[in-house]
Amino acid sequence: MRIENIELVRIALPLVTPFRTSFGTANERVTTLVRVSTADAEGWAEHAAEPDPLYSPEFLDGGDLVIREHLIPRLQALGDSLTAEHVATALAPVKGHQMSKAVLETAILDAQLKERGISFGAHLGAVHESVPAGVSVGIMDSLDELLDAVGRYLDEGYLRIKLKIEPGWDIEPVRLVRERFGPDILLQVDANTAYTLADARHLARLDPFDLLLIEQPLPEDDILGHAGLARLISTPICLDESIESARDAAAAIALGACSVINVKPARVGGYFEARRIHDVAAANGVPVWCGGMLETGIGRAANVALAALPNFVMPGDTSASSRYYEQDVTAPFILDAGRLHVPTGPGIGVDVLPDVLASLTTSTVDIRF
Ligand code: OSB
Ligand code: MG
Repeated sequence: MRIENIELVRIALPLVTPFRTSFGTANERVTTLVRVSTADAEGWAEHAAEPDPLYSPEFLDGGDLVIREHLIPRLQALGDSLTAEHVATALAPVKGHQMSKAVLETAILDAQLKERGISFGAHLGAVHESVPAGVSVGIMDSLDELLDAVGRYLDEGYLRIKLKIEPGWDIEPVRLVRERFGPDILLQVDANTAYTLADARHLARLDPFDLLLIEQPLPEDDILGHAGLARLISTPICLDESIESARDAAAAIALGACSVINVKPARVGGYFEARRIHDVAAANGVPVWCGGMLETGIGRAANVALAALPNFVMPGDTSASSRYYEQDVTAPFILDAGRLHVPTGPGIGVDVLPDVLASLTTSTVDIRF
C-alpha cells in the first residue's frame, strides 16, 4: 500500500456529563485522530490515551511525539510493501506505546479495507449483526445522583451496568443499586487498580450482590495478587490494565489471576492482538467483553465490530454516542433494544463529519510519507 500522508488531528469534545473514576475526572474527551491518505482511500483511527498518564503510562502529547519521531519513520522504511499486517512487527523494536502503535495500525487497516471494500467486522470475523451494550457509570457526588443515573440508563435500554468504585464508594453504591433495581440486572464494578490484596476482606463484602465481575481491583503489575484475591472472594475477577498482550492474557489465565478479560484493542496494540486475546481466552474457556475509552464514533465503530466476534459473550462498554457526546464526529451510534448495530460499510464503516471535525480541531500535524 502506498501512503501519501498521515495527518494527526487533535480534537477536544465536551462530555455530556463528567466521568469520574478512581484515578481522576474527565470533563471532555481529548484525543488525536490519525488520518492515513492513499491515492484511493482515507483511513481513520483514534488515539485511546488521555491527556494525563493516569490510566496507563501513555498520554496524548507523548503519543504524538512517539508517533512522529519513532513509529512513523519505521513505517516509512517499509516503503510500498507496507500493509496493516506488517505494522506490529515493524514497530516491535519500540518498547511499549501500545496505544500509539494501535492508532497507526488501525488507521492503516481502515485505509486498506476501504481500498478493498471489506468491513472491519467481516475482516476480523464478526458473527453478529449487533452487539449488546453496557454502560460504565462514573463515581458521583451522592448516592441519589447515582441511582438516578442508573435508572435513566436502564430506561434507555442498557443491558448491563458497570459501577466505577474506589475505597469509600464501593459496598454502599452496589448494595443500593442492587436493592433498587433488583436481582435481574447485570451488574459489575471497576476499581481501576484502587485496592491492594490487604483489602480482600473488604472486597469480599461485595460477594452477596451477585456481580458479574470485579474489574482490575489491584495494581496492573500485581498478577499474583489477583490470583490470591480470586481465592478469597467469590466475585469473578476481570483484568483490564494488566493485560497488554495475548501473552499477558495467557499468563494471567494460567496463574488464575482472572476468569474474564476486558479487551481494549488500543491497550494491547491493535485489533489483531485483540483478536489473539479473544482466541487465547476462548481456548481456555474464558469469556471476554469489549472495553472502551470514551471513544468517538471513529474508535467506537471498530470496537463494535470486534465485539461481534464469537467469544465476546458479555455486554461491553460499547455505549451509544449519546452517553458521551451531544455531537459526535460521526453519525451517532444509537441504542436499538439495548444493542448497537455493527457497521457493514468498508473499513470502520462510518464517515467523519467534516464540519464537526473542523469545529472541534485544536491543532493538526501533516506528515508527508
Ligand atoms: O477502566 O474501563 C476503564 C474510561 C476511560 C479509561 C478507563 C476506563 C474507562 C471506562 C469507560 O470505564 C468505558 C467507556 O464507556 O468507554
Ligand atoms: Mg476498566
